Amino acid sequence: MALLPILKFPDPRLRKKAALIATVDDSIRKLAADMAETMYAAPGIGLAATQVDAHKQLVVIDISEDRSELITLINPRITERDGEQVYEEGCLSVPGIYEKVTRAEHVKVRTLTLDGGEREIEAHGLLAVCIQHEMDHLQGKVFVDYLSQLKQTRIRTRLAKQARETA
Ligand code: QAP
Ligand code: CO
Repeated sequence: MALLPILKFPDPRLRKKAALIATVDDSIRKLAADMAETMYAAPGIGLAATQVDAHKQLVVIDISEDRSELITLINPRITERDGEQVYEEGCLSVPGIYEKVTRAEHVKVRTLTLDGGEREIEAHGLLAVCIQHEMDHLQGKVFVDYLSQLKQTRIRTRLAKQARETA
């Protein structure tokens, strides 16, 4: 297992669209394990392959308190969405920034599993938010994109300052 470096907003590589995974093989299982390790170490509740500069349709999520309920999404597709909720989101690629975003309250997601099978996941609340947030990354979208231009500019300024201070 290995910890992977996480791209930071506004890195242009966060804008790449992830490719479909043709076969769930050992290289995908290894990437998923490394992504899970990276997410747990951060610590975070979700990480998309895009964020570790691997442009494949792969996501890991664990919103459980005791970090025991790892969910892996491969080529995920939302088949149903209903309702609306506002949640204060963060992102490992946008450290220290938290802002309210409106998303569907309930989603159904069709996904491949690590053993190459198929399953459907039904999610409400935080899990539904997390799935939508991570699936956005696979399309090159970051939660900051939903905010006003003024907020986006302030976030860029704050992150540039953080980057200078850590350099
Ligand atoms: C996405 O985000 C998410 O700023 C996952 O300094 C967030 O794991 C979905 C994190 C909220 C739904 C609701 C962020 C860690 C982790 C930071 C994360 C930070 C350290 C974010
Ligand atoms: Co994110």
